Amino acid sequence: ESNTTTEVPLSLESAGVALDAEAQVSQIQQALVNNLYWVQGKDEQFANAHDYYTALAHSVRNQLLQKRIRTAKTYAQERAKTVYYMSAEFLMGRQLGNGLINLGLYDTMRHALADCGLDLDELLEREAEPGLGNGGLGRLAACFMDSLTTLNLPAVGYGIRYEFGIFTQLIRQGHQVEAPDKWLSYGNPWEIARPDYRVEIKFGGHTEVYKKDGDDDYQVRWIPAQTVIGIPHDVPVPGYGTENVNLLRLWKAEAGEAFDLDAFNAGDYFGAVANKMISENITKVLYPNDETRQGKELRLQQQYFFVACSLQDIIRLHLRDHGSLENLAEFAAIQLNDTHPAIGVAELMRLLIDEYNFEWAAAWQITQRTFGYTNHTLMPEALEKWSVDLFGKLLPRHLEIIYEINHRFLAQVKLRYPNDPDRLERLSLIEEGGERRVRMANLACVGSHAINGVAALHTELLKQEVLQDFYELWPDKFSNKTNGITPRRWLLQCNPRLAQLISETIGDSWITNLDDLKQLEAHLDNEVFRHAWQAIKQENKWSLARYIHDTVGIKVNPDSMFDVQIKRIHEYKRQLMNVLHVITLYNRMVQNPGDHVVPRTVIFGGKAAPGYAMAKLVVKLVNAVADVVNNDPIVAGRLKVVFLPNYNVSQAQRLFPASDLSEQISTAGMEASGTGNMKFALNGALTIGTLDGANVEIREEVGADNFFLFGLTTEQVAACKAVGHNPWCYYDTNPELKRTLDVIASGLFSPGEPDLFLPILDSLLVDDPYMVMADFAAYVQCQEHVSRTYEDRDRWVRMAILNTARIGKFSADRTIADYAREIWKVKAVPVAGE
Ligand code: B1H
Repeated sequence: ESNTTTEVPLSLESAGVALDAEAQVSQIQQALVNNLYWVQGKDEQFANAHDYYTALAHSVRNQLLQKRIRTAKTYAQERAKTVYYMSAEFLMGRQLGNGLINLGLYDTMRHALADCGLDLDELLEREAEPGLGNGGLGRLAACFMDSLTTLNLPAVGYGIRYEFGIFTQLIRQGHQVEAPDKWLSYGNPWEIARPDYRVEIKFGGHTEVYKKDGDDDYQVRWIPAQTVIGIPHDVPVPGYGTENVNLLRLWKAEAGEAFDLDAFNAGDYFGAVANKMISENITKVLYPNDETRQGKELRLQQQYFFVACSLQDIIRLHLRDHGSLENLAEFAAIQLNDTHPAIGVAELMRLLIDEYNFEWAAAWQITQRTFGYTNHTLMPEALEKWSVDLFGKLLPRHLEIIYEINHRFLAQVKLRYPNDPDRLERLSLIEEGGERRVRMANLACVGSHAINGVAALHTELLKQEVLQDFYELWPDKFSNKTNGITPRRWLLQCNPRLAQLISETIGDSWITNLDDLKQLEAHLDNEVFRHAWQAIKQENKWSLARYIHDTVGIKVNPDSMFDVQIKRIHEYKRQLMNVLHVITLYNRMVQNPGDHVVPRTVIFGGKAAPGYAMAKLVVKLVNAVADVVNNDPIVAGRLKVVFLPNYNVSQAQRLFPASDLSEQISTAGMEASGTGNMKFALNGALTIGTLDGANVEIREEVGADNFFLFGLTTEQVAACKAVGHNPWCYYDTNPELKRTLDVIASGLFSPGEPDLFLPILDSLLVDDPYMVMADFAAYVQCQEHVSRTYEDRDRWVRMAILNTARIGKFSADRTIADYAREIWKVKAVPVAGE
């Protein structure tokens, strides 16, 4: 980092003098050339596009750092209460374009670069995507960071600096193949390592009782078997139109200084270095199992590592500004993004009691008042439970503390429910019977003062099912905080043409006050406006069509309906039902080639967890169906199927603006919220969806007439399962469904491998746990309604405009304002301009 002193910050108002446009441009160009020279060690003659990207990134970074320094000073001066958002995942997306937009430099930069013969878009494409998350949960954390800063709320995001993010998905012969994501191989201009804020983290070993000097009481201390060092890497997080810059602080594991001096001294240099690798393994790679728990030791190590690092950091900062931990909860609100950081409850107790000599009761009060817990899933397989054996081996002191929390908690429950051993058993932090396990959701509930779900339906189901016992115990702890998305990345940045039309029509206040989109409704009857709207969608579709051709070589019809399902591949999300619909459309065209059809391009994107065989088989099925359909002249121009490999945030930014139809078709009661559903609607796509997650609220907002609803409700799904759902009866009574499954069984999509898709057919016909068979007829019928509506293009455009106009509720700014007011009790601390 020593070279940073020679970099030229990109300040537009140096010396407080407002520069005219020409001077601005020349200053930008000067900064770029300087950074190229002093950071990259190149001049214009040898620089490639990546060098220019890096030089530009450093220019922007420097400006962010100036603001960051002033922000940190202001927060400290004001003794501001701070939000600490703890998350194992932050799916931030590329930073450069976002930084330019948030700094208000985007257009100026484009012109300044064009002046030197450089194309901003091309440079933006050079940035490696930081894929430090699986899907919705990680992306939500990123949207929250954007909104926290835009609202001037003091916040730090704490997470893990994975050396390898979510794997790169390749498609080989139609199958998903995983390759490592080497996102750091060209360096990362957005982070600054802070070795001076390093912390030491203990693992393993045992505990012992001892007497502290000058103290009569016994204390417990933890004698670890191993220690690891955590090095914070700071990424500045800008907000829109504000001087505030918050921090994302990601931890990297390194071997301790004296990682194995004994081995060194014994001459075992190799052994000592090998040991170093074990420490560094902790932050090597993101677990790619969205919504499926993997009881692997390394995962628990990751969780404890980043949470313990973060708590030490929070305590250091708090003591610096406030002198004592007594008032921690008044100045710190720690939010647990699912149970992944829930070990923080036990760690804070350990720190307060063992290291800062608090009494149990006082420590417990501080802990409960400090933590909040957000649940993100009802799926039983995602609820984290760690075997007591593993837990005790890795975190012996924490297991003792958890037993003590449990002991005191259950004593309290017993007073309330004297004769209810079953309830005690369900509430216990320890699952008994079989292998004993620590229930992390229970730990999070007991250790927090606030528990929330992420959509209205989800919160209701939490209260009635997964967390029912906790709800009965503490109804006041529960609240709903419906998810949201940042309108900056998900409209202003990804869909500049639509953003501009909207701003020309109603002004640009919507960027920070998304409810203002409502004003678009007044322009619904303006034909010029509707035509402009439609023309923009068309342009976006053309540009996606080019991208599709460039990436997978498929030529799609840009006048066809772009029907898009992009999300992690999971059975409950029912990509399979979508493919079955495609096969059904294909069958119809083959059987009745002369029939009129509404042309469609059905686009899929999403990664399957590498160990999730059924999800990977669905990927293969989509690709296999695409192979057949796309090469059959009978359907030419009328039906295309595209599987876009390696769906990520950057690709999402191309897809949402070009979509006509948003597929949100999960089995009712299974998707906690969804956030892609919001991004589609914001960009004027219409939804076909079930009453699941946030779909329910989206439909409420945009109006039932502007939403294609189908399928069983949560209650109907439950009732259907209770009486015993028989998928065969749908097969026997629905000839189109029968033909569709028969075509798969015939081997048409698996030449030479007739049994390839048998597991899929088995799952559908044997127990159909996700009710694909039960919902299929309603889905197909609803899709027919979609097609008919699409034919009336003017009606469709009106519906699209209404979707955008009425989606304001789903701004992450609203979500964060709700958390800030109702859970965190934090206030805005705006930083003054220079
Ligand atoms: C969501 C996860 C998740 N819920 C475990 N749960 C993971 C669970 O690596 N793991 O072990 C990773 C992720 N992700 C999603 O959260 C929900 O499915 C979405 O419905 C929701 O919109 C999103 C944000 O709340």
